[in-house]
Amino acid sequence: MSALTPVERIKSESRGLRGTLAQSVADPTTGGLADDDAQLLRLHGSYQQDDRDIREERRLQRLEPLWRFMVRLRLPGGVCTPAQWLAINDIARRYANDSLRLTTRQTFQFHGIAKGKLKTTMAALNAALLDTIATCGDVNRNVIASSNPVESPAHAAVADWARRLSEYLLPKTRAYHEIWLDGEKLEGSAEIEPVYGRSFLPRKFKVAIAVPPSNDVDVFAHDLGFIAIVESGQLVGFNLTVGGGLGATHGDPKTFPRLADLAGFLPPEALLKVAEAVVTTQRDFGDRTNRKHARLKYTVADRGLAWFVAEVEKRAGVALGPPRPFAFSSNSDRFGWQQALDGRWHRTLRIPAGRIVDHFDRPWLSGLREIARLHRGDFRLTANQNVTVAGAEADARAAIDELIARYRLDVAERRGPLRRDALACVALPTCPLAMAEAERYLPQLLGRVEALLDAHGLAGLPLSLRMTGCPNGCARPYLAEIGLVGKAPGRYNLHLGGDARGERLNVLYRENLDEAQLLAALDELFAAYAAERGPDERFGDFLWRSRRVAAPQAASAA
Ligand code: SRM
Ligand code: SF4
Repeated sequence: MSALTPVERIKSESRGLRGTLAQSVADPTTGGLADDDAQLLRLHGSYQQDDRDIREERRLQRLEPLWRFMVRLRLPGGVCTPAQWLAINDIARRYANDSLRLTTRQTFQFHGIAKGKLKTTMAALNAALLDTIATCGDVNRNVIASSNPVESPAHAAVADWARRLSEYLLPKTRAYHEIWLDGEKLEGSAEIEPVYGRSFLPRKFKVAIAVPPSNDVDVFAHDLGFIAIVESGQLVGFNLTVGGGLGATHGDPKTFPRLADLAGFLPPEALLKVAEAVVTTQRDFGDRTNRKHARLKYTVADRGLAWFVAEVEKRAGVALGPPRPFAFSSNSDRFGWQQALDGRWHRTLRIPAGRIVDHFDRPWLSGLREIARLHRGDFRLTANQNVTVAGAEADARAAIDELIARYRLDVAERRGPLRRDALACVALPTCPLAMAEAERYLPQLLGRVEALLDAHGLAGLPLSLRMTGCPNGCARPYLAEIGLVGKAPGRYNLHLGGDARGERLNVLYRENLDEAQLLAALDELFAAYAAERGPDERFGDFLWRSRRVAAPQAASAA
C-alpha cells in the first residue's frame, strides 16, 4: 500500500488544527511560519505567500523571502452587509495592501498582511461577525450560490441553504477561536469532528448551489452541486451533482478537468444529510496517498457513479429520485439595475478580475466604501468576481447611481461583452504556483483581442475568455469559449469550445503560445466565425459545428 502524503501526517497530528501555530505566529525572529504550521494555517483561512516580484532580489541580498499572508473570508452565498463591507474596507487599508480581491468563489481575499497583523485582522473580522474558518485547506470551502437571490422566493431560500450548509460542514474544533481570538483553551477536552474525523478530508472540497436558468456558479465544476428545481415559484428540491473539479497538471494525463455527473433528485429537507453523506464518502474513500489524485472527481471517476450514489444513499438514508428537468442559459452575470419581486432593486457592478483598489482614474475602493455608507440593503459577491449592490429601495437608486458615476464604477461594464465577462485568476505576484501572468496581463490582452474582433466585424458579440497563470483552473478557464492556461512566462495553452453555460468543457487547441502566436490563431478562427457563423451562434458552438475543435473530453475521464 502506498504511503500517506506528508499533509496527512500534519493534519492528523495537529491536535484539532492547533499544531504549533500559535507559537509560530508569535515568533518574532521570522516573518514566516514553521513549515507544518504554514500548512495548517490554510484550514484557518490563510496562506503564507511571498512577493514574487522581489523574490530574487531578496535571495541575492540573503534575506528571507518577504513573507506576507493572504486571508480569505467565509461568506456563504457571497452575502455581506454594508457594515461588514466597511469593516472589510478598513482592514484592507490598515493591515493589507490597500486592495480587496473578489474571488471566483464569491468571497473577499486580502493580500499582503504581515504576520504581526494576522491576529488583529482576525479580531477585526470577528468584531464584524465575519470569519475565515475553513476557507482553504482539506475541508469544505465557502459554499457558493447563484447571485441575485432577491429575485424570487426560491433565490432567497437557496441563499439560506448555502448559509446553513456552510455552518453544518464547519469543523468543530475551537482551534480558530483559541489561536486568533484568545478564546478559552479547550484542547484536551473531548473535541470530536463527527463529519471530518481526525484527518479531515483527503483534499479541498467545494459546493455550489445553482438556480436555473443562471449557472453563474458553474455548478458542474464542483465536487458537490445542487441545482434548484423551482415549480410554480416554489423550491421543490434539488438535482444533485457530484464529481466536478478543474485542477490539472501540465503533462500529466492522469490529472484532468472533469464535469460533475447528475446523480439524482432530493427534497430540500434532505440536503444536509445528503451533503454530509457525500463528504463522508469522500473522507473514507478519497485517495490520501497522492494529492494529485485526491479530489472527489477521481473517486467518482475510478469507482463509478452508480457505486458512489449507492454509498451516499446508504449513508444518508435517502433514496434519490431521477433528476428533474432544468435548463441553464448562461454562466455570466447580468449588469445594470434589476427589480426584484418584492419591488426592491439590485445592480451588479463589473469589477475586472475582482480587484478593488483606488486607481487615480478609478477610485473603486473609495467608491464602494461610500456606497456602503449610504446603502440600506446588502452586497452580494458573484462567482464571476463582480459585486451586486442588492436590495435598494427605488428612492435610493439615484444616490447610488450618483456615487457609481462619481467614482467611475461603471466604466468596465460599458466596455463591451468581452471585457464584461472575462475572468482572470490572481497569479503573479502573490500566487506561488503561477507559471505566467493572468490578472495583470488580462487588460492588455483583451485590448488586442478586441482589435481582432473589430477587424472581423465581431465587436459587440458575447464571448467568454478566461485566463489562468497555471493549469489549476482558478478562473475556471476550461469552461470558457476561449481558455488561456499559463505554461511559462508569456506562454499559454489555448483551449477552445466552452458553451458559455458551464455545461461543456473546452479542449486543448494549441500549446505553449506566445502572444503573437495566440493572436494569429484567434485571427484565423475569428475570420472563419465572421464568414460562416449561424444566426446567434456563439463562438464556442461554432467551433464544434465547424469541426475546428473535436474529440470532446468525456466527462468521466477527459
Ligand atoms: Fe484556486 C490553489 C486562488 C478558485 C483550483 N488558488 C490556489 C492558491 C491558493 C495557490 C496556492 O495553493 O498556494 C491561489 C492563491 C492565489 C492568490 O495569491 O490569491 C488560488 N483560487 C484562487 C482564487 C483567489 C482565484 C481568483 O482569481 O478568484 C479563487 C479563490 C476561491 C475562493 O474564494 O475560495 C480560486 N481554485 C479556484 C477554482 C474555481 C472554483 O472553485 O470555482 C478552482 C478550480 C475548481 C477546482 O477546485 O477544481 C481552483 N486552486 C485550485 C487548485 C487545483 C486543485 C486541484 O484539484 O488540482 C489549486 C492548487 C492546489 O489545490 O493544489 C489552487
Ligand atoms: Fe495561482 Fe494557478 Fe490558481 Fe492562477 S490558476 S491563482 S496561477 S494556482
